[in-house]
Amino acid sequence: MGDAQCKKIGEAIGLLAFQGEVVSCERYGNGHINDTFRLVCVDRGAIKPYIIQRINNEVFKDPVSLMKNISGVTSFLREAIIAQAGDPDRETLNIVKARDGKDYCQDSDGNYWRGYLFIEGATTYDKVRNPEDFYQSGRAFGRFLCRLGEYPAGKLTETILNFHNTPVRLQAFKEAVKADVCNRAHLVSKEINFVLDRESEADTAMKLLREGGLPLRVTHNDTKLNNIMIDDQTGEALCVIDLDTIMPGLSIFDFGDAIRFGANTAEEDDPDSSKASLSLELFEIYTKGYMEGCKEVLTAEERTMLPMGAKLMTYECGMRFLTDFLQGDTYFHTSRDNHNLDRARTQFALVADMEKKWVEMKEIINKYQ
Ligand code: ADP
Ligand code: GN1
Ligand code: MG
Repeated sequence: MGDAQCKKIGEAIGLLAFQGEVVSCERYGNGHINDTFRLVCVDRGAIKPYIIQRINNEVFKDPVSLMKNISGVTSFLREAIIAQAGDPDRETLNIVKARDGKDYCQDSDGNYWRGYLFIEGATTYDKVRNPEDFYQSGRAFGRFLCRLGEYPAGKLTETILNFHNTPVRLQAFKEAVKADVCNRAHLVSKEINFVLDRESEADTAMKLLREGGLPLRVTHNDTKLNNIMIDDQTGEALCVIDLDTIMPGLSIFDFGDAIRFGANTAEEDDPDSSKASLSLELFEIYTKGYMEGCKEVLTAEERTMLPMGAKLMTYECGMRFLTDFLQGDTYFHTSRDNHNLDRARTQFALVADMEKKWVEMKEIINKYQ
């Protein structure tokens, strides 16, 4: 996915209200979903960097409602940041509107594009450089949950239905195995069995939600480390980005997905899945940061269920990668053969390691209760 749909980027640049003359435009970042570019303009001698993104409308079926979500949430966050004497141009995403006043534009092929101010002097990481960064990201995602506690959830459209509904994901996985459209299922029987062996746990979070054990909140739902910008100068987490999946959800989804990505000793797509394991040190430091960010709003049940959030998000993500592998790699961006399979294997190795370290994970959470 990507290049063919991005032919009209020149048209999109003209439709969005970027200031100055374009001097460069290059692909940027390591996101798996949208097509992201860094655009640099010069306006009366001043350099103006921007992000321009093609919204993946195979994944996000209703980009107009998605942009309404982002516009509502970022305006709300801007007010909160100003009230706390922060810098609203760097501490939240800022949409560059289209020249017709909309929050997005559409090229003549029907692709949706959006612009953001480029956040300078800050970096996203694909791997934890040092525990301090991970602690900072935990605090920032915790604060994010806290801040959005006041946001009216009714204003949000669900941009992807059942996004973290693990039993629904499991059902889709089983259908992909059955259909086996690429004739790949025989290559991955071990991985398929890994998923099926854990079927009985898939409904744990959704059941608690149905029964009132866990409250529905406004959550980010995609809290991996490269969706947070770390300030190059201060080392603090500056800005939570990638707001496409802000929806009503569970706090344990946000905690769990961050652990899945950041506390893994292997990279998400390491071809050698034996390198994957849970770093208890990183698990603890993220827990410390997250609790500092939002402990006062979390219920006792939410805090207790945090390890289960980590396990479920890792299991679910592995299952999603494997589903995509079985369906011919149509959802996540891939850049090599078996890319999704490698990703699925690292997730399952991490789940297996969490199972071994379950008691220690619970003990760490208890320390911060
Ligand atoms: P995807 O949904 O594909 O993951 P993201 O919105 O996360 O797309 O963007 C991909 C990458 O682009 C991010 O990981 C980050 O490195 C970079 N990025 C996105 N928005 C900005 C921004 N406003 N300023 C600087 N970098 C950004
Ligand atoms: C995708 O967009 P990105 O790269 O931040 C995906 C997440 C997965 C993640 C796995 C909308 O996140 O759900 O956990 O890849 N986003 C969407 O790395 O499906
Ligand atoms: Mg991203």
